[in-house]
Amino acid sequence: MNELKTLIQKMFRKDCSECTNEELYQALLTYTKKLLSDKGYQDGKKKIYYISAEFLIGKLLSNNLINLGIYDQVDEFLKENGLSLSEIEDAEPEPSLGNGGLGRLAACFLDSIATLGLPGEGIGLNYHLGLFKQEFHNHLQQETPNPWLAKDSWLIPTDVTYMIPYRGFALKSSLYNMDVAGYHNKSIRLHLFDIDIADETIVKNGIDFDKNDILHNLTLFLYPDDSDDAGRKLRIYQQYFMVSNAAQYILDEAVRKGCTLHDLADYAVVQINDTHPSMIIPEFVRLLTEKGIEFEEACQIVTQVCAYTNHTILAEALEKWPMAYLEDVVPHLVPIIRRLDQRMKEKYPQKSVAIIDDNNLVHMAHMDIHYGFSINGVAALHTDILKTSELKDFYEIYPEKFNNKTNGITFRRWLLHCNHELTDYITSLIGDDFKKDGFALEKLLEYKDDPEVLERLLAIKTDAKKVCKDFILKNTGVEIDENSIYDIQIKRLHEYKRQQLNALYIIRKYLEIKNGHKPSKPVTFIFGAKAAPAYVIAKDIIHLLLCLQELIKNDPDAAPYMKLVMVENYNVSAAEKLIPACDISEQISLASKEASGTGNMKFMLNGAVTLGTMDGANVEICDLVGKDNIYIFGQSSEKVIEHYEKSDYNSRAIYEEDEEIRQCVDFILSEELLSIGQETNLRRLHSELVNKDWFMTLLDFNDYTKVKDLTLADYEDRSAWAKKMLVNIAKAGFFSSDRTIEQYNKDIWHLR
Ligand code: 26Q
Repeated sequence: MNELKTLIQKMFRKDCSECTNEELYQALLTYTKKLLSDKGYQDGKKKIYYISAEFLIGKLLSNNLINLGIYDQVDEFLKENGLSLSEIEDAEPEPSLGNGGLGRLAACFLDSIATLGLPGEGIGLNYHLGLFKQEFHNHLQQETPNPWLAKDSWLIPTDVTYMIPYRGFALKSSLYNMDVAGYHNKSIRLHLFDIDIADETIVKNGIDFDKNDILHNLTLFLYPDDSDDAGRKLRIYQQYFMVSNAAQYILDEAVRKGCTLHDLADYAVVQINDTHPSMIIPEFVRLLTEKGIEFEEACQIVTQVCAYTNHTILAEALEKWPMAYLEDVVPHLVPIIRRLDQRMKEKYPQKSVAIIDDNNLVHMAHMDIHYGFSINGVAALHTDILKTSELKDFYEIYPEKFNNKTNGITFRRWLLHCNHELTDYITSLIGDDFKKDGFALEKLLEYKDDPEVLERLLAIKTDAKKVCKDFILKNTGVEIDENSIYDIQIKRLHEYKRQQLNALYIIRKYLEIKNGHKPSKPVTFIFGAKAAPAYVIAKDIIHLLLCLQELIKNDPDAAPYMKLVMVENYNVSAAEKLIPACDISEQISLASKEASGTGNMKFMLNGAVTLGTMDGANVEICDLVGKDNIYIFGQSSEKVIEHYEKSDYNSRAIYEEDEEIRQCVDFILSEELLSIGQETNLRRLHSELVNKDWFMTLLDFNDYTKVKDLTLADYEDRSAWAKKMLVNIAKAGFFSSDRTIEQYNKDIWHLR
């Protein structure tokens, strides 16, 4: 640590004990960046380029120290000087370059690609303000900018630039790199493209800015969702900027290594992360044909290079761009897309597989499937639904292209970094193979009847609950009780994820208490979620939760038995505090709608027990841990899909026939809540539930209630519960992203 000491002296001309946390962070940043680049980079003839509009990397300092293998040394050195790494970490701004699951998955994948020593790179955009920051005012979400680019950051400027052509003008790009350390392995790079003239001062009033001022706004924000019409064109400008840079970069690199372009597939494989980077297909064709390759051969080359991952079956999230928008933004791609479409229509005339439909919408996913060699879903059930329902007609044409790759999470961040105490204890029991080989966690099963081990697991959980309590106090001002049950639902706010179902349960519990039925153990219901700014109902659900929080807090009958806290500005750092502390992991989507979920895996790994529907990766969790170690409720995905096919779901009928449900739903419009919240929002949400309820909240309410009551009751038997915790941890190995990446490599990428 002498080097670090000298560096601090040199940078600030004082001893480390006299430095501020900001200064110490700067020093550690400089020190770590140097170590990362000194390790050298993974290389090879053929590379995987993981292209994604989002890389939700989170804070990097601790994670990099862990992967470099020097966390303990640095921690020790700081402690010796009376300093704390976790306080220094508070000085690190969190880059919010992703919305949620898809972006965080991309970040986990980079960690695993590097750890497995595969030659690979990520390619994306350097959003200056990332995803908006969430604030609560008057029980409503407000959005403000989230600047993270301090003078010194993890970014490394390069002199790589490209010209990106648009209708009527071209933009010059600049490339920034970020090193991603493999765990005890070399680094790989994340490439983030930017423009030099992006101007943060055009942002006014929250996150408003001139959407047409492309020269200054292109890389300012990560587009927060699919449900906002304004800015859709800006989204196309961004996407094209990303893929044109990526395609030029990939071709340059391949040519430098001796590629003739005819053999591009020997040098590059491109994983298209959802449809956001799909324009790379016509862009490759454009560049290849410009370099003298015949159109037909260019199509074949692209089809050998590109692979596509689907992350959703929600119709509204499957990108379909109006041809007129593309004409406006990237007219040079339009004739290529038309030709790609025509070529397929000649072979497959059925309308359901057309790239350009009768309304002149370009279906990006359809282009990916026709012109990619692989399409994968992200959990077994999700891939099955793609094959048998959503993309059935494609599956009939290309059965060999379809494959499943169940998502995973990196254990380095989601165990080693976020839960040191549990990591150390597991290591003391079974050694540290699990850090690189998740399946080694199964060795824990040996201890499933060992009272001492079970006791210790419970004690570690309580410690994590105390840390979480401090975090929540700081974040929300609410003091929670570490002896209560922590029931946590953290994920994007979306109707299909059904935070509203959880809210209705809380209402029911509240009314029960008011009627004199006191629960035997207090429960803390914790939420964290951002809603897309234009997603009205999602924001109404946040409003309901915040009103309930206030109501319960101020009610002396209820407060001793239940608490609700909604964490403000939920992000990766918050997740790192909440996940280790969780007892009950809420995974309650409408079956068939959640492609996979990855929070479910993080909770399981940290010893929480899942309460969920048979959806996404919950199905695989259930298979692994067995019915005794998970709480499942709700209609099956088959039944749900049938309801949609027959259009026979009627929430009003349920509301009218079921007295208890009606009481809970009507409580949204109770005097108590109306006196706290806004009538417009509460009324709109009530009406949505009664008259529409597209995501069938009421369908599963009774079963949810029954199973959640049972879960809370089972918690009382501490040793039986601890055993469930242990089994969940022991069986989480399958969900290591190292396993996922090995499968991508074996089945799709074929590197080394
Ligand atoms: C689309 C069009 C225009 C603008 C934005 C978008 C858009 C942006 C983000 C569409 C989708 C997203 C994000 C999707 C996402 O995070 N999906 C999640 O992916 C996870 C990783 O595979 C899964 O675990 C989750 O189930 C899935 O919801």
